Amino acid sequence: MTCPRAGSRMTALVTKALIKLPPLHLYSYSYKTVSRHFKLPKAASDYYSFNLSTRSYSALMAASAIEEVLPPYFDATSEPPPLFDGTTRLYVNFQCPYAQRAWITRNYKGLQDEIKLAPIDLQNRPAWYKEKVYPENKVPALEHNGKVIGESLDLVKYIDSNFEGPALLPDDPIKQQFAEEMINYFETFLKNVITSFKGDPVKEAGAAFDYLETSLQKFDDGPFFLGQFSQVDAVYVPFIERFQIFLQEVFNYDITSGRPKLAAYLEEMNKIDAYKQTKCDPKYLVQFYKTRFLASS
Ligand SMILES: N[C@@H](CCC(=O)N[C@@H](CS)C(=O)NCC(=O)O)C(=O)O
Repeated sequence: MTCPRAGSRMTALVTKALIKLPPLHLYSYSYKTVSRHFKLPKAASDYYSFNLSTRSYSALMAASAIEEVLPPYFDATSEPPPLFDGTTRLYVNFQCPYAQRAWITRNYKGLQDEIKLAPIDLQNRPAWYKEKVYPENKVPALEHNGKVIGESLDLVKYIDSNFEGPALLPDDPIKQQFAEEMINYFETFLKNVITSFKGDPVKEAGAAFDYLETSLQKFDDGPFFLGQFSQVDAVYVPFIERFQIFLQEVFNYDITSGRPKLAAYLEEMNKIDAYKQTKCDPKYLVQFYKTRFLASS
């Protein structure tokens, strides 16, 4: 059953989101390798269905909650924003899982007004980004108080400690220690899953997802790694999200099958607006991962 009032409100919000979307030329996929495989639509009708299926994905997700219309990408033709003018800017790319960590943290703490998103087109990067903002020339980076900080793990912690909003680390020292263990383990988790793509992920990635399943059993005061939503979730979920989509689509492997805690985790996570608004475009992701991890070189 549908609720007409909610439906028309949703229509209005979605319309608002679509109207405010940047012109197509300002919005491009972030990686060269993938853009070669995507044909951009030419006809207006194609343009709108393209909007709905891919480009406006995040805007549509955002439209279902508190509205945040995503700003257009900065590319090689864009003037820089007024740098170091006191505005706090989070440089991101909407398809980057590392940037997503900081983006989720910012959203969860309710910092949408305090920290402005500044999306960088990684395929066609503005020169000023490397020269004036972040010499590493990667995303994410945060411009705050006259300095620029990079590295997603540092940023999750920095945003959590230096801004208002709910704390993403509990006071409980046992939980804090477990958070550190999990964050330290992340690179091993990533390597194990990605290595399995070249072989048989159904057999080889199982242990990595079992690790998540076991970790999720540690605290029973909530569905997340530390019970309540925390830094650990912001660090892991962008990657779990991508692995779930890719393994299901390409290997027909359901990472939640036989892992009830992981299934419940993802179900609960998908109820969190701060996260939902940051989710990647699954079509983009599958194509990108296929090109990156499966193409024979
Ligand atoms: N270790 C970095 C990795 C960030 C990263 O690799 N970002 C990618 C996008 S997902 C990037 O900016 N790539 C551009 C490049 O490597 O030139 C972090 O955790 O922030």
